[in-house]
Amino acid sequence: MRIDILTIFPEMFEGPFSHSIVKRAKEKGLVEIHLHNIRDYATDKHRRVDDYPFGGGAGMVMMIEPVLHCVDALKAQRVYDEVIFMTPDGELFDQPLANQLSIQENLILLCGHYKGIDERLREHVITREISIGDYVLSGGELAAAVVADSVVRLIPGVLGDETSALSDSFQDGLLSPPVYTRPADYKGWKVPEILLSGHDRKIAEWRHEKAVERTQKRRPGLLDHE
Ligand code: 6GU
Repeated sequence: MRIDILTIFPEMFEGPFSHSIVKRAKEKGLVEIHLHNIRDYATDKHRRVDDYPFGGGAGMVMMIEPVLHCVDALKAQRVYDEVIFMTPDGELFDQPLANQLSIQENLILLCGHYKGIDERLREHVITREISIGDYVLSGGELAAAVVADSVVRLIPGVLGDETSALSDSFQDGLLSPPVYTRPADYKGWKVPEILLSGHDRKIAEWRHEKAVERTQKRRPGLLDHE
């Protein structure tokens, strides 16, 4: 998979993509993540990327040309499955959407700033709009990092244990059951006996029971659909 991220703050991605699973996925050649500074595609000598909104009002609007020139330069090199705009008024990101994106070949993630981007980009260039939740971030960068992280870890071969993405919270529509490690008894805080029994089927049943119980208690809405 290849992910191209368009942003005016490429430095914001240095941390999230340089550690842990995403770092390993890049090293294994399972994903390429390319950052593009939209300002490099500005057409005027001040490298301007935003301008005042027609009709007045507060905040600046990202201009068509720098974004479009960057997208077009990328599209000239390969076919993109989606050109995604990160925006709080987009479709809510969830695990099924992460799964869907993880089987794509080439993705563009556009990070907005200021009051947003010129609506004509949304009409003519953007194929999908994603929000990571009902709160406002100062830009799309952190949201793009969240989406890239959740998608990359689903690419086959990225996780060492092939089953571990399948046992994630949400992957089966349930929250994950509690987990424990050594010591089995920490000053009287004991691990549930069943987990020490070696009885695989009973352990699997217990985990499923706990997952349902936890989902019922914390996120009953997850049990409603389907
Ligand atoms: Cl994708 N962008 C911004 N600016 N804020 C958000 C968001 C995206 N998703 C939730 N809040």
